[in-house]
Amino acid sequence: MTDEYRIDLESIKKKLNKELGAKRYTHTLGVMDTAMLLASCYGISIQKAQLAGLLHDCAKKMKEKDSISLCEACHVEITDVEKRNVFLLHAKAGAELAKRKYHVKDEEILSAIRCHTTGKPDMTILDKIIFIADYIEPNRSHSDRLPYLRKLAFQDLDETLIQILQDTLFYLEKKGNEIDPMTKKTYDYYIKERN
Ligand code: DGI
Ligand code: FE
Ligand code: FE
Repeated sequence: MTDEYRIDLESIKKKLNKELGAKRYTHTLGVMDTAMLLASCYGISIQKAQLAGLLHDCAKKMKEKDSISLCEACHVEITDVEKRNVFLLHAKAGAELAKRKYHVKDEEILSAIRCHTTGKPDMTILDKIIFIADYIEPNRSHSDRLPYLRKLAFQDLDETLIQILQDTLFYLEKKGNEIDPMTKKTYDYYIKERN
């Protein structure tokens, strides 16, 4: 983490505010704050959670063709589902942008950014915290179950992950949106872990 301490949070915030626009930037700060609270609750680095939360959506406003080119240039695999639903790529592209543009070297932070939309099996505590903070941060109002999930997040990370994935899969099915096999794989993995 020593390298990361040299990162100037204020200059990152300034860039993100400009690039993401007011609404997305406010969400970003909400994820950052929520991730810091969860990190202190679960005894992991608060600074890593702060930087991962701040940067998790850094590629959200990239043009589709630019996020594809960035992933290609960085030899990041683009799956068929991602080709059909390019917005999903903002997670992988975000990790590459965090590395190249924001000079983040810490692999744990990059991993949390990379898997923040679909999750993945065997996530680290930081991966889980960013995934969950993204869903429950105070500016979100997309689900009636948020008050329940916001409390659960500070009691049981894995159960919160399962509940969020369940809600997401239900929502995607209802909307008829294509489900990324990684979202289902993550859900199945944590259901199996629980039993
Ligand atoms: O970038 P954010 O909006 O803050 O949050 P996010 O990166 O978690 O993206 C949320 C969106 O991603 C939400 O509309 C649901 C969608 N999503 C998550 N998993 C899948 C998915 N969309 C599709 N098509 N397939 C998935 O498996
Ligand atoms: Fe996102
Ligand atoms: Fe987000």
